[in-house]
Amino acid sequence: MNGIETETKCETLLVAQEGGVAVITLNRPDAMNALNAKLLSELNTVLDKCDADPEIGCVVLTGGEKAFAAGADIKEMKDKSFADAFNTDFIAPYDAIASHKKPLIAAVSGFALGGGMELAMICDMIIAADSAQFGQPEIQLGIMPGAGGTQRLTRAVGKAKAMDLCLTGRRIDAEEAERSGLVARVVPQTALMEETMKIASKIASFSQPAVAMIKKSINTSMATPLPEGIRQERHLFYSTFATEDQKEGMAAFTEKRKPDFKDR
Ligand code: DAK
Repeated sequence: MNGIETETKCETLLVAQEGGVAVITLNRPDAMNALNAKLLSELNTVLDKCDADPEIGCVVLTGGEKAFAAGADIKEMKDKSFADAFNTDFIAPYDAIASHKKPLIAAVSGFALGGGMELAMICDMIIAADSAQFGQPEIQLGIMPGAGGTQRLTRAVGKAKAMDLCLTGRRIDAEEAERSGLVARVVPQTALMEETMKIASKIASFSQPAVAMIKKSINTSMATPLPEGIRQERHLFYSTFATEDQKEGMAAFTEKRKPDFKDR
């Protein structure tokens, strides 16, 4: 067993490591992986450990075959008052997930609904099995998306489709999700983890500072006007010339060999 596996025991998650990739599996199969407070807390703890572990270059977040996650845990939140929701700021764990440094890939099979879809959208990229179904069904419960659903979804698919999904609560399949720009790739159900692991391993093999800068720069584009995003990108780009990995990557190219990145 590798480091992240041996040191991590969770009630609601399974944690494994393959080479430089950590694999976190949501593990509440009896509740369609509904996201309760315990799960969100454990997820943040494991992501903190991944960020701190130099051996981990990429993290994969997945669920079960039937459900990635069917949303926030309705049974846990149904009796909450406005004061409970407001005073405890119960959206904070989702913000914390989004603040992590290592690239995070969602491998989605089955249902990704409500908070489950929002969790997938917090990830840096979604790889969907052809069985995946995405939806923001909160309207059917008399509420609205609360963990970025109206914001990240609109940025990913545009206003028309976001309105359609959030106002009707209808689900879209993997093919429509890819066509709409929500997911990066669709793969056969049986190949989901194999294909996702190939992508994650490739990312983990590159220079970690360069990977982190690209993640930061693309996420900046979601939060800033274009001139500010370009300014930040340029600053980060110049910074890559301060790394040994830039020298190694370019030397390897000219010497026609594979680069040996040291992550510094
Ligand atoms: N919460 C709790 N339990 C759930 C659940 C959920 N979201 N989804 C499914 N389950 C449970 C079911 O109650 C059932 O439990 P038992 O009855 O066996 O005890 C078990 O999982 C199996 O589910 P089903 O029997 O319903 O299975 P089916 O195959 O028939 O249907 C389904 C699968 C996914 C279509 C169906 O379970 C379903 O419609 N689930 C609810 C989907 C949904 O409405 N999701 C949105 C939830 S609202 C916030 C952040 C985020 C959010 C809110 C606030 N802040 C931090 C402020 C997000 C809100 C939401 O996500």
